Amino acid sequence: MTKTSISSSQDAIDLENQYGAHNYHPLPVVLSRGEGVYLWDVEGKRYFDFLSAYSAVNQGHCHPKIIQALCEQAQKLTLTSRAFYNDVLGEYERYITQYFGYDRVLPMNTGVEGGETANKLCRKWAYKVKGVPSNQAKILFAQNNFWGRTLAAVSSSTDPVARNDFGPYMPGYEIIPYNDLEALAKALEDPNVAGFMVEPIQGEAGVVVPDKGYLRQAYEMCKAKNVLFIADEVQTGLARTGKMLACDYEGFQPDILILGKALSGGVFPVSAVLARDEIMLTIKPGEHGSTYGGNPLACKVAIAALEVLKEENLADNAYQLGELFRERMQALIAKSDLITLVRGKGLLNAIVINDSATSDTAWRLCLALKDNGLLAKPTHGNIIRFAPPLVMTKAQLLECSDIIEQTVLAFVR
Ligand code: IF1
Repeated sequence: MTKTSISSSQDAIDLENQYGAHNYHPLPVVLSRGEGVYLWDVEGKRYFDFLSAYSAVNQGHCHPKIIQALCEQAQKLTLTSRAFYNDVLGEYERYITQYFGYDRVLPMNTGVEGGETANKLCRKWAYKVKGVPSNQAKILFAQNNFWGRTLAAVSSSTDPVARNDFGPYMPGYEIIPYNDLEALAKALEDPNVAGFMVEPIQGEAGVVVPDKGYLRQAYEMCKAKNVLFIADEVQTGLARTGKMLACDYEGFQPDILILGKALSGGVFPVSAVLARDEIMLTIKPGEHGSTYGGNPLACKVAIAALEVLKEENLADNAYQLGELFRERMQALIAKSDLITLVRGKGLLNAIVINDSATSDTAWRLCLALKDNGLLAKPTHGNIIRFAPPLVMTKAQLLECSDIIEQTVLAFVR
């Protein structure tokens, strides 16, 4: 008789080891409940969540307003497919396009589907509007980018772990250094370049923040060459960096905007691609889509998730608490040789551990943080990302800073 419920953390871990693909190496904690900034494990221990499911839970776990929208719509109509209209999609399309100031939205599900959609729109626009010869369109990506796990995404990746042994790769992608306007200018000399797809802050690369002005100048250079600036704000968007969009810091509107993750507040996979008519209408009926894209349940959840961001001023909160957090981490750096720097914007931050990227120091520090009631996970090797839900209060942020400080100062290499 198989057990119908997990009675211990170890049970859950054993089951996953035996029956699941081994495509992740999770921290050894088994979560069973989430509320706001907190998570509880199977044994009832409470943790501060400092990962927010990679910035999908900006609004906090199980936000009541978003859950209510989910439950109400779930009792009515969850999926029609796009073979028919439904009474929610149009309302959502109007809401989100006016929210971000675009003509149109193409609704998808995961972040990487948003990236794929942006790539297809860019190529279609290249052939139908810019006049690039058929199958010659190129899209520029930055070194150390991350936009998901599809074959197109790994074709543009420079990370061997994400890319190796998944070839042959998608052609038409060119890699340039991040935060390097000279390299971008050179690449833009090629008339077949149709787009530059870039994260305003590189998340997976370790919360790499480009120089002030880089994004804006890159946008202007693309505009001058009739090349689309495609902002991948799947991780940086939706108030995470202290502004509604990370591009807002530089005061320009990307030609194509990709959103995901917190677009549903961690409740349901929802992504979206926004663009002006000239770009969006290059895709005709039947040329792109997905079974669940724009389903009524996702639309209601996304409307609620977007409303929460504004109603609770989460961008301002992220901005203020981010300043405070980096101050505390900077003070900790002065007291400990374990951390060499802190970087980030709003509540998307990371610390760099004073050890090689191949050491397990960052991993062991995350284990110690877990024991002290705070959950975080290293990104590349010696970098730990700290990204709590944006609903965190100042008192909670200070308490978490204390936990990090105490753990670091007590840490034995
Ligand atoms: C994993 C990373 C973060 C993203 C950006 C698109 C996507 C992501 C900027 C695709 C997804 C997730 C994927 C998840 C872990 C996580 C991650 F470590 F992988 F790189 F956040 F940094 N653009 N990032 O960050 O969105 O299809 O996943 O909905 O694959 O392990 P998705």
